[in-house]
Amino acid sequence: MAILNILEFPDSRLRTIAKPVAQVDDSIRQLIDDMFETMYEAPGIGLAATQVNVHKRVVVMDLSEDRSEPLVFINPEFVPLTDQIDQYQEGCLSVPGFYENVDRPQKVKINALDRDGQPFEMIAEGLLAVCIQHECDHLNGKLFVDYLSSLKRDRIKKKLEKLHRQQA
Ligand code: QAP
Ligand code: CO
Repeated sequence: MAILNILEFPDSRLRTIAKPVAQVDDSIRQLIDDMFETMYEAPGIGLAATQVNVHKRVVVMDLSEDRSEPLVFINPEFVPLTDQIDQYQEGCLSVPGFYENVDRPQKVKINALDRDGQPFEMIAEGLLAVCIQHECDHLNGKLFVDYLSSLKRDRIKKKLEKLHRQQA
């Protein structure tokens, strides 16, 4: 297992479109294990491979209080099941320290492969629906800050750039 480096906004590598996983093999399962270790250590509730600079369509999540319910989504796809839009205050390990409201469909159907390569379907509402949509966005090079006004996004960008300069 290994803790992986998490890319931070405005790193252009976060804009890469991830490729579908053709074969769920041991190297993918190794990536999944490393992503869980990285997410739990952060700590976070969701992580897309894009965020650790691996451009494959892999997402890990754990929404449980005691970090005991790992969820794996390989090649995830979702469709909204309702016109209802809910607002949720989102954050992101790639945008540390910033939380803003984002509108998304309240209920979605997810299709994905599990860590054995078996297809499954899941109906998601609430935080699970928010999180899977947020993570699928990462695989398409999109971040929650893209839904904000350019003023807000630029403010976040400048603050993180300053922080990165100080860290360098
Ligand atoms: C995505 O985000 C998400 O700013 C997962 O300083 C978030 O795990 C989906 C985190 C909210 C739905 C709602 C963020 C950790 C973790 C930070 C995360 C931070 C430390 C974010
Ligand atoms: Co994120």
